[in-house]
Amino acid sequence: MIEALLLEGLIARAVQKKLLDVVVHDLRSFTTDRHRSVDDIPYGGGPGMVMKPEPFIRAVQHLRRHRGSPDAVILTSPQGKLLTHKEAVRLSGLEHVVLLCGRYEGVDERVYEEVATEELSIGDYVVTGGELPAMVIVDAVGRHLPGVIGDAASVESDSFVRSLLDWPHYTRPAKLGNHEVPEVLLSGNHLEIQRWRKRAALRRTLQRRPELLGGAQGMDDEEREVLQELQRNEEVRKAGA
Ligand code: 4FV
Repeated sequence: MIEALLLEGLIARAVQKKLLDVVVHDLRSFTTDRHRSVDDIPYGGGPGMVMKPEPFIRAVQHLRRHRGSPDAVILTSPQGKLLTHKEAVRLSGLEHVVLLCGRYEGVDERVYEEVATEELSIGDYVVTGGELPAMVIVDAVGRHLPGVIGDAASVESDSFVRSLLDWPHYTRPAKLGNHEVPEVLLSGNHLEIQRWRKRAALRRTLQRRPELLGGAQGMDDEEREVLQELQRNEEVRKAGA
């Protein structure tokens, strides 16, 4: 699964350009029984199987011996801290990160106690395995590495950089059915365009993710005024609704 996800796209190209290195290890290589078991029945009963601790612990010890002590050993699980833009930027500052991927009902708790330095979740829902969460982390972190995204400005103007949602994007054609691209974007007036984009990002964030506004850093006076005006309109709209 992981190697398939590394065949296409910017992260795959970054690996080819040696901007980052992704090595996948098979947990079965760290088993000792002839069935190469990585899972077993849950103590206390209940449905499904649990991932055994020893293969994970041996794998991390192996990595420590062969690739040096990692800066972080992250267990991907729904019990983890939520992956956010801030977390992705923090992880992109580390040299060597190990991601542990579970399957089945989950991973024996002693993996977390023995070798994991943190637990990360990609969201409050359950997926069938830790591989996709691991690749979400590789992608979200990888794009912050120098040279991975062609135009760094694109990363700087990302959603969530300032804890705001992104402004609407448009490209040709200028008119599609009765949907026209906002006039200001065709004006070439960059100051007006920037003002329109800030306003659109604030309105969207206020309407869709108001909880993000609490964390909005570095709002300039104009943005604060626009936000107060939008909040007033929003209250009027709600009052009228
Ligand atoms: C998950 C998440 C997640 C739990 C049981 C894999 C599954 C299965 N990981 N963010 N959400 N993991 O649902 O990170 O083993």
